[in-house]
Amino acid sequence: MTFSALVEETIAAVVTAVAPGQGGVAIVRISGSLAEKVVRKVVSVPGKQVWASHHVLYGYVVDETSEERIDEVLLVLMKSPRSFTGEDVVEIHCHGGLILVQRVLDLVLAQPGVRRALPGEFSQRAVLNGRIDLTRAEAVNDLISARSKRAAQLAMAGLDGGIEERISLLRQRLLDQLSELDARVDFEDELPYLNTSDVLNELESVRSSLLKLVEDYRRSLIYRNGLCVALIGRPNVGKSSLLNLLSGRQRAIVTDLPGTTRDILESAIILGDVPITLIDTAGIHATENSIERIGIDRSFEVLKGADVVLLVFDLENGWTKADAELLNQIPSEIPRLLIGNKADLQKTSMKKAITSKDQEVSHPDVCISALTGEGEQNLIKAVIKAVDATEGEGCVVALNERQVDLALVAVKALERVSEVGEQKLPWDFWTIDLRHAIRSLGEITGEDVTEAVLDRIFSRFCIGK
Ligand SMILES: Nc1nc2c(ncn2[C@@H]2O[C@H](COP(=O)(O)OP(=O)(O)OP(=O)(O)O)[C@@H](O)[C@H]2O)c(=O)[nH]1
Ligand SMILES: [Mg+2]
Repeated sequence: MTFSALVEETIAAVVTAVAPGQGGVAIVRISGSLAEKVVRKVVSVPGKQVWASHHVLYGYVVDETSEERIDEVLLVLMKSPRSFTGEDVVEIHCHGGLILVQRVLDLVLAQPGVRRALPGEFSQRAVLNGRIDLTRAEAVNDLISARSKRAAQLAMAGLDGGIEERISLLRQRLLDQLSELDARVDFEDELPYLNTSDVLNELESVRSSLLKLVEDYRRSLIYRNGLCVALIGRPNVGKSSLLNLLSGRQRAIVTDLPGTTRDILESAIILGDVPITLIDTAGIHATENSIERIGIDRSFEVLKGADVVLLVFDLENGWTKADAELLNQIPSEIPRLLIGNKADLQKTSMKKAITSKDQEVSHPDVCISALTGEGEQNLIKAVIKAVDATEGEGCVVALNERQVDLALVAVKALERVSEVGEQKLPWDFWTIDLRHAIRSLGEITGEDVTEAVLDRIFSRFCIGK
């Protein structure tokens, strides 16, 4: 289907999250030239309310055939071009939940000339109609899926135009250089002398700005994707109790019997702005029990995939040889913290932890009591420090993966221009790679992008975005 065929159609979808029994309000959005006509058919608006743009109307969704009143709703009409998509948009604010909003949407979709919106289609239309650039549309998506406050702040910076402005500026600087070079290709003799080192310095400066953005992206990943933190230790040291403490709820079963946890248990939490998947595992020790054995094998799998390992040991018993053996099994590249638990039971905890009966020596990084909560803040600080999460604090904007890939293509192309420059090749050799770099930056903002690429980007969005 061609793009022009697509925009002629009016589209509709539920734009709020849909969950059974949840959400006081749900919104059906209709966008396209038929939006108002369709809604007038589906919603009965009593009294003398005016269908004016950017006003709220009140009415009932009525099933034409049965004359059944389906819901009591509010309508917001936004006439083109002052809407999210730039087209005529009407939003029907229905009551929440699952069934009702689907019935309203079905009635809308039953009207001639309307079809269900494709994933990301509202955003795609917003970009195609020039309401927002591509980086802002992607930022909306990032904002919605942000898992931490910091990730949301970074996405908001993108929505404010932080990425578009930076990339457009760099692209413009490259365009300025390109026009100088292009002019020399045709009219070298008629133009003033062009200092190649000035050109190369300018290209190098753009290249290093791009690399800085790539670096910031890497540092911001932790806030967006989060971390996988595994609780590992011998049976009964209090791993499940720690998971419960940090999750703020009784997620895992805790008993005084060693070998309580048999399976892997995950809990999604936020620690110091970082989204964390905390994983409780089966206590590791030698056992004949086949079920426990499977659990322990799984503990080792989790251990290998973790971003941080919290090796928990029991301060009451002190650091033992078995704890030391376990410590040795943690792959050296994974950051680990030694967590001495049950601090409440052991008043001389530090001393005893340092020298245990097995004469193994180790210092706990954090002493904690999963029972009383003592030491919890220290544990959080230590985890954040272990993964260098604080280094992402200085990021002002953060590109996404697609944008970073393109920035790196531009970086490589600029490196090739430098090589060509150093070899003192003719101007037209310079311009090939420079154009390539400019095109890549244009693809970030959407200024230089094909329909097929846009389709691919937006198909990764959800329906209703
Ligand atoms: N006094 C005290 N008891 C604790 C503390 N943490 C855990 N316990 C107790 O220690 C016992 C074992 O706790 P769990 O959390 O089930 O230990 P676990 O490491 O998950 O054990 P497995 O699942 O068997 O590997 C329970 O009786 C807990 O109540 C603590 O900080 N202080
Ligand atoms: Mg357990």
